[in-house]
Amino acid sequence: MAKYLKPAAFLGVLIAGLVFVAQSPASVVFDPINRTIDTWGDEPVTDQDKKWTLIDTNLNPNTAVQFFTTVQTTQDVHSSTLNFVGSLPVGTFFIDYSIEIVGAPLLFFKAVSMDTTVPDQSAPGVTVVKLVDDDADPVDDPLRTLTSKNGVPSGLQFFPPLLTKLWVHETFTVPTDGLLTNATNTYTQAPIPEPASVLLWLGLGGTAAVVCWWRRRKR
Ligand SMILES: [Ca+2]
Repeated sequence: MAKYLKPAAFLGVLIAGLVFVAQSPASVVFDPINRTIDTWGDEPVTDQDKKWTLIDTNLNPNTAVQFFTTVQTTQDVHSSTLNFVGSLPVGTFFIDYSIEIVGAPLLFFKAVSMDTTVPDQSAPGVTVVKLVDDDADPVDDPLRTLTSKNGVPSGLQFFPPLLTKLWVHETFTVPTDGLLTNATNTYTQAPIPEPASVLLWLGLGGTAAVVCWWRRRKR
């Protein structure tokens, strides 16, 4: 029996360990924070390590807003839910806000998704479009665009690394006889570098070093 693990075996054990850690189901769900558009506008909301700042909107000031956080082992899931009391009236509405990671220096945004609630009896054409950017003008050249139509979720979109603040512009379009009762934004964050990324970088770095050495040797 070998007294020590060969490098390949060691790497295997390391990867197995990391996969095990990544799959640990431990999570903590925090109490939601409830506001209205009006009270959110008065003061930014800090929910765990997220600061949500309302910039501008034409939504009814009484529209309910809820913030909540679920922290998993290696990935925090932070959501804001816009609860429209009853349903939004017919028309087009917008909201501008920023979301920032505060007090957590080694965490960065990883991905964003959006979902909406459109009751069955709604007329078709209820559309929510979300523009997300890394500068204060999300309408101009946004980093990511998500669309939820007739209540179908937008799907998940990933961010480039190292972002700690995002600016968001959302538009809600409610046609005649359309019903939109709820919109949920979900942001996940992750430490960079993640264990899997480190392994990838080590692998790429190692390959690059070998290639350099081989080229030099051939000269
Ligand atoms: Ca922009």
